[in-house]
Amino acid sequence: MAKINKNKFKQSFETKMYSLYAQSINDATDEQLLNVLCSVIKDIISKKWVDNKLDSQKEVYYFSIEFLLGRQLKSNLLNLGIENVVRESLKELNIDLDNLINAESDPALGNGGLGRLAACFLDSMASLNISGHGYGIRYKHGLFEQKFINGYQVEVPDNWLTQGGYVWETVRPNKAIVVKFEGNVNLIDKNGRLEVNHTDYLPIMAMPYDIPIIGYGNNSINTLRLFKSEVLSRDFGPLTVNARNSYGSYEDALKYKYYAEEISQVLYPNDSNYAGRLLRLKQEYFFVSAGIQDIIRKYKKKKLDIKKLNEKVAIHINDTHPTLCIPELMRILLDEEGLSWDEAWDITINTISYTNHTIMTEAMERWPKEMVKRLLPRIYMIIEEINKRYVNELEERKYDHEKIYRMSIIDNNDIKMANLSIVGSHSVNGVAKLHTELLKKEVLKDFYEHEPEKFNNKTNGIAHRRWLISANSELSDLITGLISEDWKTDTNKLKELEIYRNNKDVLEKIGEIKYSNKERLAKFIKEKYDIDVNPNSIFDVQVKRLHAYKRQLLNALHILHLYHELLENPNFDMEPRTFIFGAKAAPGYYLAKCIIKFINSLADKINNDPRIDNKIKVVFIENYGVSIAELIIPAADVSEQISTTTKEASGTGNMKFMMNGAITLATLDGANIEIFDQVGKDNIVIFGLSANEVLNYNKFGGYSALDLYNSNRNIKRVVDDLINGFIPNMEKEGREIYDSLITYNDEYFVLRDIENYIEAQEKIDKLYKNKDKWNEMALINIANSGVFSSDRTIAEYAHDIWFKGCEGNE
Ligand code: 73E
Repeated sequence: MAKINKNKFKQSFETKMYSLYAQSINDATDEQLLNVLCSVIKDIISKKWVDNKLDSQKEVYYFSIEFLLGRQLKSNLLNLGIENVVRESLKELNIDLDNLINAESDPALGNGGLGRLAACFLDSMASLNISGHGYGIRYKHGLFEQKFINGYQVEVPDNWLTQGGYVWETVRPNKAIVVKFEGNVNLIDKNGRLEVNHTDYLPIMAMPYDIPIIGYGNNSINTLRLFKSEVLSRDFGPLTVNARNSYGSYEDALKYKYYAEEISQVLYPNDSNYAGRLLRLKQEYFFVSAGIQDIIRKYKKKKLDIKKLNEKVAIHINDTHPTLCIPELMRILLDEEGLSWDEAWDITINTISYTNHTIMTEAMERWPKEMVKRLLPRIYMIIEEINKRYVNELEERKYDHEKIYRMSIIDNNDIKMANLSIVGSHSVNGVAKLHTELLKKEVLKDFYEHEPEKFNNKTNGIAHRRWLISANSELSDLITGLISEDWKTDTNKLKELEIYRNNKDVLEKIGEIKYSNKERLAKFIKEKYDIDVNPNSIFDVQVKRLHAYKRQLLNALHILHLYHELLENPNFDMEPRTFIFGAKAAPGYYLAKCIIKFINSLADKINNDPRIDNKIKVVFIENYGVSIAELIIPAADVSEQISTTTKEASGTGNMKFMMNGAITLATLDGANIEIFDQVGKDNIVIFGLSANEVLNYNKFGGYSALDLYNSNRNIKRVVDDLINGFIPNMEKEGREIYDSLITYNDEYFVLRDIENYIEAQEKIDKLYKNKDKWNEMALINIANSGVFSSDRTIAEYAHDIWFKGCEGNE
């Protein structure tokens, strides 16, 4: 823990204010105060940040095209153990720490679960004393800001860097790296050794911006290095001998500048969807090449033997977006280090490991051969060679042609990135037990049968420090008061809470804390949307990206059903409910946008209908992201995890809700199954088709949405409402949704699961009526959530993948 006292801190704060802004504290804006505070904290950690490089330890590098960090100030103060000193010192200077915490911009450099997972992993690696660093892209614009206008999603560019850069970053021009695009590659035979001559390429500079990642209470500080793309500065003169020499004219210079800067301009806003655009491929190679070159440079500086790279370096690729790590590492080992193919290949495989995050075909990356060949000529050659050798190996095994074609890395048109990732790594993991089983038995069956030893499961986890200790400090303090502080570094200890399951005082306290979190959220909703929500109602929450497979539509249709029940029978017995949504749709995803409009129109109608006596409220919170999640999740009673079974690889929101004492309402999909296993059937509500049922329907057909619609009154009623004007202002959108269900036969089984879902919701209603029982369920959920800390996940990655075979790792 950092050692500071109040006087010293106040003094540093004042001095820093003068040196940065030449003014007194009293005249400063919140942004300036924040800047000063972060700068003082950076001074406190700076020495350790530099000193921390351990030569004896293996270094882990986590490559991800997204890091959804969230605000850092509170979490850094917590991890350094200085929140109280800082809060009190600032108070003496008449500054409210919470104002500064909220003034920080929220770096939204990710779409959803995949990017947030990367951020949780950084937190856990630092906290577990693993020397583990992130490599990614410093997007000028992160995920768009969402606004609703007349219920429609409108996207506004995210501008997180407007305050003159990011408060936590340090730019390191002396560590900039050149990445080469396009050009021509010639192989020249020099006395039997092939020399690679890459000419006429476009050199792009990757400028590193480092963000410190602070471990919890352990003095360990890792680095997230994000690259910004720039034109080559003059300092790099000698490196440009072979570079394209055609930007002599003013126009060409401008073109070059545009080409360079465009690469790190904006995050692609698609979640679980593959766009296949050239710029995306540029982004992928850009950060991969910069990162791999950086690693090799550091490694060589230590004068270590390149042939032993995999003993000191582990490279992990977060899905296939960084898969070019494989041919890029090969390129450096072959062309720059002069190793033989077999030597280089052996090192590459043993260095790289790969996580698959989805089985949905629309998210699987495939890059057109011609595009890769033109943009990355040398990388293409290497991928071709990897493929050639791999296909030979498969032919030697006498596999049939179809199987070989399925497994090949390059087919008639495309490079299949998942295949390349599996072939070029020593470990392939899924992100929850069911997901990994589906990979082995269905999607990647051929590869599993070929090399079963590569495959393993690593169920996702979440940073409990952010999602419980920091976001729900009241609950965290209650837990500490009951079972001591040890759970903060060993979340398995949360299990000790179970002895309080019949303790009325403790259960009541849990209920009170939930209530006060709900009041806090209700206040926010009132201020922001002028909607009155009752903290005594059930807060039923679905927050995640908007995607058909996540089935926000199922939730909305159930609300519509309830509404009808209430209109038909005003005495209909139900606990008052507040349905809360938060979700961004990818800008080009029309159906998802229609569903947003539908929910907003439904909310308008229901919230303003006096006939139902405030029994239902529907709130769609704009611009869902990490910061707002920290307010919403601690206030939830019900956690909606209702994806079509088999489609959600894991989910991580489900874990955050559970840890905060919400009751999960779920299909047996992804990590929901493991939540079920932890809490038992009495502390979770399950509904819907099983994985096998969904798989069988998909394979053999057999479900007709139209038949179901015609034969079921409840279903017909809500589906008809999409197109009969019952809900105003959504004619076009209602028709689109209707067609997806009826005309296109309900790909995600919304109607097939709805009866079952309605029953599950009735069960929730009954359970909530008994408050003691409900609070006991909450306690059981909290007590059994320890296994979902990303500390557990990272310990498993370290033990089974990154440090496997290393000394002291039994
Ligand atoms: O189930 C989630 C999973 O919890 C999965 O959909 C998500 O990854 C989470 C973390 O493991 C995910 N995101 C993407 N693929 N899977 C993805 C694909 C392309 C672009 C952006 C994100």
